[in-house]
Amino acid sequence: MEKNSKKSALHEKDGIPQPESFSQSALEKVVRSRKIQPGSEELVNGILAGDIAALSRAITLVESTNVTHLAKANEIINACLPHANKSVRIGITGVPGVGKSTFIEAFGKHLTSLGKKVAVLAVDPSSTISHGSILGDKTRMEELVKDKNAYIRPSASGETLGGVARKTRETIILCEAAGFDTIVIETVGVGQSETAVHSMVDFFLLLKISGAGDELQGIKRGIMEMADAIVINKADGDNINKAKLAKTEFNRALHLFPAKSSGWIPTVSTCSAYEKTGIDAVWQTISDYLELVKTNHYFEEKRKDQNQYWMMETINEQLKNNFYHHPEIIALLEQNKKAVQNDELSPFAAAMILLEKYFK
Ligand SMILES: Nc1nc2c(ncn2[C@@H]2O[C@H](COP(=O)(O)OP(=O)(O)OP(=O)(O)O)[C@@H](O)[C@H]2O)c(=O)[nH]1
Ligand SMILES: [Mg+2]
Repeated sequence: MEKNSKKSALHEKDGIPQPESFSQSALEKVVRSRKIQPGSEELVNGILAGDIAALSRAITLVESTNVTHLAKANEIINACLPHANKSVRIGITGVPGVGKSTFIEAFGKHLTSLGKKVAVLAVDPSSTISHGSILGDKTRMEELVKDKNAYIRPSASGETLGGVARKTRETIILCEAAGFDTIVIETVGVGQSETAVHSMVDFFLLLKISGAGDELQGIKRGIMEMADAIVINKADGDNINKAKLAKTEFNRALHLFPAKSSGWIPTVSTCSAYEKTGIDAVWQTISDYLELVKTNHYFEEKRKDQNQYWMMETINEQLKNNFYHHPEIIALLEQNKKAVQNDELSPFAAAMILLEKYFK
């Protein structure tokens, strides 16, 4: 090639040597630093200093399925734990289209205007492919995305709700250590995710819209029971009266539920995330709630209970995972399933055979 090109009619004489346009050693340094992942200590220091890049990297480790990443993530979480817990955790749920994203945008902006630092997370186990609705939502949260006092993280993906919930729980700790004092966790009010979110927040808000007089249809009793506040969104335009009517109905319905152990009486209000009305009242309600539960110590009690709950959940999750991924169990499980189907084994006996095999 070298020879040929010299023979080529296009060959030009070598001129004076050109100085290098960049330093080779500087380039090597950049390449090297890209390969070296920051260590846990570096990430922890970054997080505690409020460095968003370090926070995002640590969250990525928490979400990873790689065993070394998880070990590193655990180190980071343990180091962050003493700096966490100093926040308010708010869960927001509602059916698709109710206006959760629009509401969180308006609510988040209101909070940052009060000098708060807001982190928005999501529990959305259904969105393993789309990587969480929040990601697509970033357009709907345009203002909040640009706000330097807000951090929006798309939901972790995962096979199981338990897995996604664990990641979110740990992400809360990291965000708190990074100085975020208000954590908003969004979830779609279908399936089991709202129960998981309820057990990781201090305040649970149910977002609703008014319907044609049949407000109470289609609401799972469980969600109503969990709610500390019901907020009827889209109370604007010719919808205002319907929203007011819905408010009366929900208020009446809430009286039918047993009193909450927090001593809090759930509230019902209306808002328009669009026109940004009624948003400040929601924060006022949450502030009132916090004042009550901090005075009667329900706040700490609930957090302690939640920690216990998540410890047990993690054990259950790990045991199940380990059991169902055990190679011998996988084979025997199939075999016993067939045996049960063909009435050759009772379900109980089949289960006991599997468990004995596993624990031996
Ligand atoms: N009129 C009116 N429309 C609203 C209001 N809030 C949201 N919307 C509209 O309702 C639609 C759904 O809003 P989103 O914020 O995406 O709802 P979401 O609950 O996040 O929906 P999913 O992410 O699909 O679960 C959008 O077209 C919004 O513009 C409101 O206060 N008033
Ligand atoms: Mg949304």
